[in-house]
Amino acid sequence: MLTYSARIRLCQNPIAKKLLEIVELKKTNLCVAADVTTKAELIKIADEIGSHICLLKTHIDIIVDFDADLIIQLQRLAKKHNFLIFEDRKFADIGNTVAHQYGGGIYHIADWAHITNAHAVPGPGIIAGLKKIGLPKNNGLLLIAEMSSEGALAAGDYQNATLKMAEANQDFVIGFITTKKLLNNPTFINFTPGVKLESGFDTLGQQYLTPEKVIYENKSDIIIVGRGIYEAENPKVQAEKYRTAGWNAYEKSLEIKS
Ligand code: 5BU
Repeated sequence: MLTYSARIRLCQNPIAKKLLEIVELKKTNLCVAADVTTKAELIKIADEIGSHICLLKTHIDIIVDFDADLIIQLQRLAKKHNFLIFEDRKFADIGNTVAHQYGGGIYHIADWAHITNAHAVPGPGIIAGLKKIGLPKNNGLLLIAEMSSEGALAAGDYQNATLKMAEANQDFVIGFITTKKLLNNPTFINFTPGVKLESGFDTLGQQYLTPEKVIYENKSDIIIVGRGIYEAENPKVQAEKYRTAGWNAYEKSLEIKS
């Protein structure tokens, strides 16, 4: 298996390179899903756990008091702690519409989110629409090849077609949302949500796997953890636990664990 750092030079997209550099430098494959609903909470959690993550995942449209200053604060924290920002927007419309949703509206996602994601259901036009806006800004896109929730429909032929769409757009598509490594191509980075220290379920269909299962067994690259961290009594301590679990699983998979 290649190390994160060996994959840096293989990647075409600058944000894929940057992410892998941060992973290697900070020794963390942890992305925190900061699904809090106020500006103050989001800034607080990002500052608390910032030193432990390579990537902060946002749902900017759940913030009740969103304003432009929130983006300035997030960018300041991203610089302070050296992490990237991933807006989990899950675009799913025709190219022309997603170009507006990504570049415009209230949120101007393309201006601050280094990474965003999209469903493949509309076909390749969705990538073309997002790429038109995001590539000049050196952003990257993840395709949702698989979802963590029970009964998700992204499987079989749909999933295979999704992988092909990514392969045809390797300048902009940097990887996948998936529970496991799906392609033998080290330039694609695999991101896995639905992670907790103990496997299980929530009451609304979410399914949890452990960091060890995701990174060591399933050969994914980045664990995405939400409630397991931000609902903990001490999110910073908890983030450190997930970071250690994720990194140990990676080292074990390299068989260089010291
Ligand atoms: P949790 O609190 O760790 O369950 O949060 C998981 C996060 O990942 C949450 O923000 C979801 O929107 C996101 N997610 C997911 O859980 N499963 C998926 O397949 C995708 C995103 Br795509």
